[in-house]
Amino acid sequence: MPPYYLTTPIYYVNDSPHVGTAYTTVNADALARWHRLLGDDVFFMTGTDEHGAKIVEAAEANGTTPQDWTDRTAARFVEAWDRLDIGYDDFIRTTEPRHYAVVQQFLQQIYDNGFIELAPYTGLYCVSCEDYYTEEQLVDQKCPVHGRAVVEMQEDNYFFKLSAFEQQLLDYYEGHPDFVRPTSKRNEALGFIRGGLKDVSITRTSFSWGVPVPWDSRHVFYVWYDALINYLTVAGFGGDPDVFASRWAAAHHLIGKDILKFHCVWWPAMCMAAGIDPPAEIFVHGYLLMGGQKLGKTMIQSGVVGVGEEIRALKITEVSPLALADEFGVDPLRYHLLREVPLGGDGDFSFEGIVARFNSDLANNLGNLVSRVATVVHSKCGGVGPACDPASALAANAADVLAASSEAWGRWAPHEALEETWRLIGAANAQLESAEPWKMDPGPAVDAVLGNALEVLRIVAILLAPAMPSTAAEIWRRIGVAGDPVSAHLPGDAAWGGYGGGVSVVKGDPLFPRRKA
Ligand code: ME8
Repeated sequence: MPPYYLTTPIYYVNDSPHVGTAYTTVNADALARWHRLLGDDVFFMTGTDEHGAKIVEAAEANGTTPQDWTDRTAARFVEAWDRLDIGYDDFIRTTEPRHYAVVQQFLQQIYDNGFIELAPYTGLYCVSCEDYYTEEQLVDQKCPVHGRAVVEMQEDNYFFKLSAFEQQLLDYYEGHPDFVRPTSKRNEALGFIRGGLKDVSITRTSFSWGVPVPWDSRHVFYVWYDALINYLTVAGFGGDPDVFASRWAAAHHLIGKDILKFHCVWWPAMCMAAGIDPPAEIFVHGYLLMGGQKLGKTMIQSGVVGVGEEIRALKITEVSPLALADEFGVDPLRYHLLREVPLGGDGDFSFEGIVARFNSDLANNLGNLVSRVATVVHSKCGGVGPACDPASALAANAADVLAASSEAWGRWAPHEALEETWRLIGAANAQLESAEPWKMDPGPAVDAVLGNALEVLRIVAILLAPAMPSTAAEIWRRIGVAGDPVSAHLPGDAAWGGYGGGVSVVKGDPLFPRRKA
């Protein structure tokens, strides 16, 4: 079982989960589930980033302490991810003692290796970004990302000697062509490195909400310098060396493009400075947009907005993913997040878009196939599913789709993997339409047509399981297959011929009742 260690960014707890953070988390969860189907030894983590000025600010604005605020908000992330069926193996909070220990050990190692030094620093700081800007980078004197005023900060800080790693980073990129994907994002990172690297201020004395610097207790680490290290904490850095080595060598980070510089430039340099290998791979996805603007929590108005007409009127930027899950169902929301916007590019997210895809892909194609097959099995076969035909023409379609979706998942393209799966659903619907078993007399010909459609559903449920785990389990239940497709093994279990028949098929309510546009 090859190890596969997959991470999401750890999210700031200055606000609640939103559709943007759900996008990354659902995509990572689906990928983790796919690797579990392949039999990999998957370890999938997410968590919350709880230090820094931004959190102190949010706590103050809410009339409470940073600790109380982070406890409350981290719980909202746990609740949201549980509701969205995110099957993480570990949820890290950066305020946990296990993380403090690793941050201190790791940065002490970099300090001892001579890559951290004390120097005065003055700069223009955006609290929302937790980052400094130069005069030239500002837009109308304001932060280019958040449009908020920057403040001049003056501190005696410890600096990480990032500039010492320019050549080493370029060499590393050269030797590891797949280190950062897709290529457009790799080129962006390379451009950044080639543009010249400045040393980075990594400690603060202006507030104390952070991990204390072990060699100088007046300072706490700058939030990004503690946050990135979470990936090591969860991998077991400082613990059993064998466990850490095997997990870390298989580390894959999924991130949004807003944090490319931190992950693709700072992070590998920090690893090099501490004397460990950079992670195996960083996949950088784009933004979900609303009307051309990045969708995010800074656009969310106070409180969680209701459902239905309110969602439509207020637009999705103001809506929590939980309200969308209430409105459409968890699996349809997951499906949309995986299917609509290809990972790597930017794309629009809208209420109308969800409704359109729900009706076309889920109600008309998948839902229709499930209910049609069950209805005809009841009218022609007494409710007992017949076995499939091992020589069916659909067997080749199923094998093609399995190969193509495996290939697509392998290159972080869930939208294509699902598109392929829908090709198989389409082929089964087309076969039913041309054979019209509902017009045939009961007998071997009807049995073969229905048995083949049931076998397609059995295989489709496995291929769907990473994206829509509850729907996949429900399909197996309805067609009388024992067990849960989530624990199937690929490729064997998806090979044509598994549906042996002789089992009761359940005629249930429509899985996805059509929605008004
Ligand atoms: O940056 N479209 O946390 P964060 C797509 N704590 N993805 C989006 C998105 C959008 N509109 N909005 C947010 C932080 N995301 C740091 C990370 S990691 C060591 C520390 C996703 O709460 C995307 O993955 O601001 C992005 O990178 C992340 O949320 C930022 O989350």
